[in-house]
Amino acid sequence: MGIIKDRFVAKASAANAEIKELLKEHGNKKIGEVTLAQVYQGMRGITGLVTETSLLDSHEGIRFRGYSIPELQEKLPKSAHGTEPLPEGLFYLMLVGELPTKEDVDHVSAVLQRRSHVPNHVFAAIDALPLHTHPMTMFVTGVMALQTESYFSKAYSEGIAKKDYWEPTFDDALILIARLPRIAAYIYRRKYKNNEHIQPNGMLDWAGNLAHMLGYDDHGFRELMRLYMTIHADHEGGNVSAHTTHLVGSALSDPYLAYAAGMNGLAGPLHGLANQEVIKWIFEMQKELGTDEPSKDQIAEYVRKTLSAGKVVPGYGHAVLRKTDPRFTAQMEFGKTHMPDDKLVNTVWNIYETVPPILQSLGKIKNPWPNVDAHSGALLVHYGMVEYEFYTVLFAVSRSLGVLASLIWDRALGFPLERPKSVTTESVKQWLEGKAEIWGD
Ligand code: CMX
Repeated sequence: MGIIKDRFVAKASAANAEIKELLKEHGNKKIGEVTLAQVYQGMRGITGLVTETSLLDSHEGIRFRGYSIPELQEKLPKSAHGTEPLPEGLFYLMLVGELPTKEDVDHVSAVLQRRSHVPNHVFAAIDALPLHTHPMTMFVTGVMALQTESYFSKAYSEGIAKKDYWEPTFDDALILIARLPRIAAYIYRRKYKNNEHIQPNGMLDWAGNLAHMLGYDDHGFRELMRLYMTIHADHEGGNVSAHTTHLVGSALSDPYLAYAAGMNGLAGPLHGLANQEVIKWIFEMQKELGTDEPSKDQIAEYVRKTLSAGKVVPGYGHAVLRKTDPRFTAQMEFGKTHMPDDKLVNTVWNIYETVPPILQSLGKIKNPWPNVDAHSGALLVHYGMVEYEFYTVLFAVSRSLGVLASLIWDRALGFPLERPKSVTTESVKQWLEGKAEIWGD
């Protein structure tokens, strides 16, 4: 791990000094105002976190250390015969803050390969769950079982100094990232493929090996995994999975505990689970209409039916974005290159043309455009992965890259325990009546 660690330390100590200066000079500057509505409505738009790895613009979409997804697709190193970026390169970029060379990426791949061995008790913990258990529950159980390996937790119990917290966090994060593909593939093969497992291939990159262990050795599927693992990795700090990982990590819970907590949040249908909901919804639509090529009129009718039943249209809308998610567009481009005639993929594109005006006409939805989850499932189904309950596990493996890079930064920058103030409606009423001016802690 030497090279990445050394480069990270150099960047982190420079950032520490810069932030100290920044706060000395501007620490009392107001960064915004908070309305009562924001306090009641999910804290939308309140700036209250620092996440160094990526930044979300509501119209442009995500930028990782300043680079958009198309820029990453162009600039990040690829595998020998591939055209999609290697996610190890994105991890390096988020961690070190600079674009990696191919040599740097190969180094990260090798570091992850060497640390990818999963101890047997992790598989035993997963095996203890009944087969009907949701894959995300199995996944988080596997991560929690792996917590026995935490260097941070051991170092803390032995009295490590605060300035050194980042180092065992760094080690834990890399080891955890290295092992997640094996855990994910084990769950998939156990639940859906007769418990027949596939050994890792030490010659493959992180995402290529995941594809291989899942049982998909098609070149297209490997490329899809590289793209998928890159675009799902991070979405700045306020989303549920990133924020939860950061929040739990702020209590100095080790990276296993913090990441598992974050992934429990990803497993919610308004967040990462939406990727399974989208395909489930399309399959139900196909069944009800009796066709796998529904017309735009039929789709519109089904969307209206979904809305009138008081349900959301999965894969559409976003808490921050106000345009089509560039992660959706990247997947659409992949579809146009690799499977332009696929019926399901074409249905996803027809839904894209149909849904936004209907949502817009409701007058209450801030963003009628598709998010990342609207497209991903159709690409997986194309290669034969129809088991949609598994999809959020793939999202979770990818998300480890962003939230764990951020957690390393949290420790290196010495970020404190997160503890915002909450109020009661009674106290709000008293404040409105002028009876209470300031809420104490
Ligand atoms: N279908 C129907 N109604 C929707 C909707 C959708 N896709 N998106 C938003 N709305 C509704 C909200 O439920 C809300 O209704 P009420 O006022 O009756 O409660 C209203 O429109 C306003 O919501 P908003 O401010 O536009 O959106 P929020 O920031 O509250 O919520 C999100 C954002 C993503 C939870 C919401 O758009 C949604 O539920 N989408 C469907 C689920 C989904 O795709 N989630 C994945 C997001 C990406 C990810 O994290 O992976």
